[in-house]
Amino acid sequence: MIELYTWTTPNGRKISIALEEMGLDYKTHQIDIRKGDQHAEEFVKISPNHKLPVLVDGENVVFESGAILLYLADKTGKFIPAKNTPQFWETVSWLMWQKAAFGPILGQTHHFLTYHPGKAPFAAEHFSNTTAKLYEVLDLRLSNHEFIMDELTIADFAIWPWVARFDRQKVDVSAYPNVRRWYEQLAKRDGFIKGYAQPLDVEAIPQIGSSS
Ligand SMILES: N[C@@H](CCC(=O)N[C@@H](CS)C(=O)NCC(=O)O)C(=O)O
Repeated sequence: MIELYTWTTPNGRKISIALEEMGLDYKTHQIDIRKGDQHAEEFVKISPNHKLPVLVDGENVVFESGAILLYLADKTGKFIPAKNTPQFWETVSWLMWQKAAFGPILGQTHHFLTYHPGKAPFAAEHFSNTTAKLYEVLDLRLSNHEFIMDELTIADFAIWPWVARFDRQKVDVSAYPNVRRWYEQLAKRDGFIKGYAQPLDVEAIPQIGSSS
């Protein structure tokens, strides 16, 4: 049985959404980052960077959410185009875009705009502006693709949970109509609803307000 070490955060939810969409059985272990579980000696043995998520599948121990999504796509052959096609590499490119930008930058935006508002105005402005540019990139991509690719892929699983934190980014997703259409479409899927509620059902999927 696959074991997922996770918490109610975007990087954790990427993986539970993927597992649900792929129809795989799995068991979750809660890594409560508010209590410091990520620093526990036993956990650091499988997560050298002290972060969730980590997936254990028999002898395979995989950390870093992008590596885990690629592992699961390889294991099931689902939600990834055929290997070494242009579509495969395009999917991997968008996955890496999320891992390098639409995650690290948005995380800083949460930090400066929501967790420590007013403490560092330059940083708040910088990360807020950079976040807006990334949303523009995403909106343009979704203006001519139903999903990140023409079919649902692991790139959608990686990006969507970060959009779900729009309140912490102070982003009005209505200003990005293609992102809004895609976000709301995926929010209705069983796999996203069940995956979002792991490892604890703490809140419903956030709804975007009607203002534009
Ligand atoms: N690059 C990592 C980032 C993982 C990450 O930042 N995880 C957060 C939760 S979303 C965490 O474990 N934070 C605990 C900490 O930083 O102490 C990945 O994609 O897996």
